Amino acid sequence: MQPLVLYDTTSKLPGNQWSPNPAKPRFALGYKGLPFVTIWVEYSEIATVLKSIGAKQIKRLDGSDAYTVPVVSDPNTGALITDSLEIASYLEKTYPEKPIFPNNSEALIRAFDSAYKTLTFPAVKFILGRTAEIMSPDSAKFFIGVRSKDFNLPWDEFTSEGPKREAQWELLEKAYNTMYDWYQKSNGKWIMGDTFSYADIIVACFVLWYKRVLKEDEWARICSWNGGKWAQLLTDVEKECNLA
Ligand SMILES: N[C@@H](CCC(=O)N[C@@H](CS)C(=O)NCC(=O)O)C(=O)O
Repeated sequence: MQPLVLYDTTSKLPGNQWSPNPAKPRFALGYKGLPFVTIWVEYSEIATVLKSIGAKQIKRLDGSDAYTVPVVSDPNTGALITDSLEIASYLEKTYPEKPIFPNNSEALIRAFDSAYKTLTFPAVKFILGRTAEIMSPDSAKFFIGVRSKDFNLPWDEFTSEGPKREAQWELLEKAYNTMYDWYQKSNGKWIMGDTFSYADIIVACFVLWYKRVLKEDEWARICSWNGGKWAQLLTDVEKECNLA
């Protein structure tokens, strides 16, 4: 079998990885034990690189077209897939062993993905602010432009310290308290009890993002929530996906 190719975006951090959406196929590929190589692309170069390989565009919130990572190219089938959820769906159909949508759960996990985004999206502005700090200058400039446009807000809304940042923290903690309640309803460490699924990958990949871009004391704050649930979940998912 030839290795699949994952297009991910890089950073100044050792090991490059930071971005939650490309992390999801990385974890899914690792869980299924499929061989893959990663092509690390500067954020400012995503459109150029993905256009050159003929990747599909997605719609931004304002309706404009954008090239985004992750993209997965599978030389075994000739498939070229854009969007983390579509990649998960493709991997499951093409390589059904070690299911990430067990017990016919794809429809429900798609709903979970949407609920997760709605819950956390309003609370991550300061994390996007920190993300620009781990990028090369050209990528940071591009990132600041597109994220300000997405939220329709000036960049200082993402970087301001003090009460505005504290309000974001409180919103994020509240979101994770809600998610903790969801996990508490499951009899096991995964959201589907003892059955691991792509839903746990979704949660872990966002926690990974926080761990990679936040300052040490900020990451420690997240680690203190819900009895350490989120750092532990990330460790468990990394292990399950052979990425520890
Ligand atoms: N729904 C998409 C979102 C992907 C996405 O927003 N990717 C970001 C990196 S995490 C990106 O490539 N952005 C490029 C841009 O906004 O121009 C997915 O999950 O694949």
